[in-house]
Amino acid sequence: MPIPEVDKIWMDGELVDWKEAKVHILTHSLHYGSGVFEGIRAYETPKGAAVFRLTDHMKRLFRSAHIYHMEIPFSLDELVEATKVVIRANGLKSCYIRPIAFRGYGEMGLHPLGAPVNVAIAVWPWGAYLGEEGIEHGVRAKVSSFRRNEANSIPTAAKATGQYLNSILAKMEVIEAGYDEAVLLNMHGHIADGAGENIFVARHGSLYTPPTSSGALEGITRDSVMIIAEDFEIPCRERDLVRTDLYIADEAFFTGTAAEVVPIREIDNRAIGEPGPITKRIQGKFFQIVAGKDKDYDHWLEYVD
Ligand code: PY5
Repeated sequence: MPIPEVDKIWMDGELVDWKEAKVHILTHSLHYGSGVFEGIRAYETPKGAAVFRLTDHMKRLFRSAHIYHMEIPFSLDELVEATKVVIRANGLKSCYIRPIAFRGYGEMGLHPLGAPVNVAIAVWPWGAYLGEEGIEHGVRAKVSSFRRNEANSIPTAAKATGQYLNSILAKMEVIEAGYDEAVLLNMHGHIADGAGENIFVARHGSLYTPPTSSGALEGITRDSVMIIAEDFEIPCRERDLVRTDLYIADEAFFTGTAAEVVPIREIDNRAIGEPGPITKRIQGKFFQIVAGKDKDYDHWLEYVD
């Protein structure tokens, strides 16, 4: 899908024209995937555009950088402010936000510390990542034959650009086979996550999600759903899951910034069914919160103005 272009992108402290936001061909991270990034969303609320858990996302960016010995040449506060600046500059009411810190031009060896670290924040309007139909009626998922990166090989605790090769292989495989999204197992055969989402299973009134040690990213939406579940007094536990836990699930759903909360209606050609009561309750609450319609969760919204 083409990216809807807007006016400005924030790059290394300045707003530059969308078309001028370029890098050199010998950018280290273009060759070796040595960048770290975030995916964040801003939503339209009665008080204007609000970024969902902006500071938490930026903190994760710094954690990802820390894992890779990457010194981001801006503070947390500066990147939080820059995000608001670039949303304002483009006059967007809601958007997807893509901060990236990457090793730039200046070193072509594998020891990367000689390369500068560049930082950019791009924003653009982005609709439902897995489709409106998916949000309403659920998506068809398939377990990929590609296993999730082992957490001690390419750390899944980081959100690094290079590790997404793993997701891309899984995604291409299942899309070509006619499904909407991939589920990845780790090297031990336990479910890790979706190609770009965390995963939850509901059974007998309880929710289960794979632990981060399985190779799942510490998702901000995952964390939000766990907190919402607690408020609803729906038991929610981190537990190792195998693929048949999906086959016999009462309900299942993906969570992620791009995807939001998306029911899974079918897995490996086995019906789970239309979105069930737990999924609908959590999904409904999530969309209320991000739209600024739930006072109890207002602290998750960081207003642009
Ligand atoms: N797991 C993986 C592998 C992810 O890529 C993502 C986010 C998540 C889980 C969910 O994390 P969070 O809830 O913090 O967003 N994926 C990115 C996103 O912006 C990129 C998707 C194309 O949603």
